[in-house]
Amino acid sequence: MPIYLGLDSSTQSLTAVAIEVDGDRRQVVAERSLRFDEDLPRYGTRNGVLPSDDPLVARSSPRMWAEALDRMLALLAEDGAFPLSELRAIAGSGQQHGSVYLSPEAEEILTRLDPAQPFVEQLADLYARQNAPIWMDSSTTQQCEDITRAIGGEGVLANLTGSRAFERFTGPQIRKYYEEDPDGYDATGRIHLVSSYMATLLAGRHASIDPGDASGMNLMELAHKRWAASALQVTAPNLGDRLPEIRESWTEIGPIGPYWRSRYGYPDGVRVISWSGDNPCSLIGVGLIESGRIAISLGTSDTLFGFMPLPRVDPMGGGHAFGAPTGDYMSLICFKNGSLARERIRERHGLDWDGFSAALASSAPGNGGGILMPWFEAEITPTVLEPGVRRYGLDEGDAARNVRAVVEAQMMSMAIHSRWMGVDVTTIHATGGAARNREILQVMADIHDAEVYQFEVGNSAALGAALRAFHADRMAEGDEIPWTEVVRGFAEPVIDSRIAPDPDRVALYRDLMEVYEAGEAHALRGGDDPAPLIEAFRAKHPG
Ligand code: XUL
Repeated sequence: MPIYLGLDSSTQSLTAVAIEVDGDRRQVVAERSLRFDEDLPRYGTRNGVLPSDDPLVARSSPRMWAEALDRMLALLAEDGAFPLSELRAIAGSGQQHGSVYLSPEAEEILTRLDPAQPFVEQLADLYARQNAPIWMDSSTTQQCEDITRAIGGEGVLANLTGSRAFERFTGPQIRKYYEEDPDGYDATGRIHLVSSYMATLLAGRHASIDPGDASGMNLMELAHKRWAASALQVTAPNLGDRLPEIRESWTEIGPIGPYWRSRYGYPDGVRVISWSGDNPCSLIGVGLIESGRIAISLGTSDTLFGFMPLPRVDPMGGGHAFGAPTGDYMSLICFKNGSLARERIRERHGLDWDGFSAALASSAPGNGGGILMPWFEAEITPTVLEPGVRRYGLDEGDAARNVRAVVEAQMMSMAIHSRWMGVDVTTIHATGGAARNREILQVMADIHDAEVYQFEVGNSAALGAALRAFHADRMAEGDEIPWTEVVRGFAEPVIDSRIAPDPDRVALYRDLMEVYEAGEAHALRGGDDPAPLIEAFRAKHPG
C-alpha cells in the first residue's frame, strides 16, 4: 500500500504525518512530533526561539532543525508504524519567511556525508551564518522603509509581490544581514527558506522554492511566479545568484539522499518533493481547494486564510496574497500573538487548559464591554512595534474576564482585518492546537457569524504536506490527478463537529466589534478613548 510522508518544521516542533492511499482506502498511519525545547534542549531555545536581548529580534538554529530531521527519520524507520518499503514520497511544510544562509560548499558537504557518523556533526561547514531569522522577528523596520522607498512606494511593492514590506519577510531580513555583516553575506553561497533548506537536507542537493513560500519574501513577482528583478535589486547586491530557483509546488527535487538510505534503510526510489510554507500546506490540509470558505489556524501564530483563484492584494496593506500549492493563490493575515498570548493569560491566572476553558464558559459573552489588545509581543496585524497589553473597561486581576477578553480580541481582530478579502464567510475550517477547544470555537462562530468545523488530524500543515507528496508522486507518474481527488477522505471536516453561531451573540458581537475598533484606534492612532462606547454597550447589553 503506497505511503506518503508529510513533515512540518514549525516554530516549536517537527511533526510527521504519514498517510496510506490505495483507491478508497485512505488513512493516517503515523503521527509523531518532536518538540525543540524539550527534545533538543542543548540548543537552548524557548518556544523554539533562541534567547535575545532585543525583544524585536527572533532567531532560531538551522542546526537544531537538521538534528530534528535526523531524529525523526530514525524514529520513523525504527518504530514500525509503516513499512519503509512502501514509502513513495516525502514533502514538507516549513514555518514561513525564515532564512538559512549556506556556504558555497553546501552541496558538496551533503554529497560527502558518511552514513556511519551522526548527521549534525558533519554539518559544521554547511552554514555561512549560524542562526536563522524567523517569522517572529520585527527588527527590520528601517530596511522595510528603504526597500519601499527605493522601489517606488508601498503600492508598487504590494502589487508586484503580493504584500507591502513586512518586518518578518525574507527580503528585508536579507537586507539587514547584508548591512550588518557584508562579509557574511559575501561568503553566502545560497540563501534558503526553512522549507527549501529542509528539502535540501533530505535530497542532498539544493532544492527549489515553491511559489507559496516564495511569496512571503517581498521578492517574487506574484503574477508570474518568478524572481522580481527590481525587488532583488533594491534588497541586496547580486541577490539573484544566491537564491534557489522558483518552481511549482509539485516539483520533484530528487530521490532521497544516499545518507538516509544507508543509515536508516529508506528505499532508493523515495521521491523528495518540494516543501512549501506551513500556511500554503495547511490550505491543502483543511481541503480549501476552491473559493467560499476560510480557515483559521490557531497555532504559535494565528492565521486566517482562504483560497483565491486570482491574486487580490489588500489595498490597506495589512494582508498578503500568496501562491497556493495548487498553482492558484491564497489570501492570508497573520497574528503573532496567537497561542503564546493565550498561554500568557492562562499562566498569569494560574490555570491549566481545562481551567482556561471553564473560565471562558463561566464568563458572559461580550464581557460587559471590557476588551483587551493582546499585544504581549510586537504584533504583525495590526502593526504594533511596541509590545504592551492594553485594557479598556477590564480589571487585570479578573481571571475569567481576561480569559474571555483574549479570545474575543483575537477573533474580533481577525474579523476586522480580513474584510479586504471580500469573502462572505459562512463556513470556517478550524485547525491548529487550540482548535481542539470547542469553547474557543464557539466564540469564533459567534464573532464571524459562521459555522465552524473541526478536523480529525490536528496538524493540517503536515497532513497537507503528505497530500502534496501524494499529488506530486501521481503527477510524476503521468497521472494528472485533480485536487478534489487528492484531498478526498483526508482533508474533510468532521460533520458532527459543527458549531453553529448563536444569533443573539452575533448581534452582541457586532456592537462589541465597534468598541474594539475604537480601542485599536485609541491605542495606535490617537483616536478617542472608547469609554463612552463601552458605557453605551453596557446600557444596551446589561447582564
Ligand atoms: C505567516 C507567518 C506565520 C508562520 C508561522 O505569514 O508568518 O504563520 O508561517 O509558522
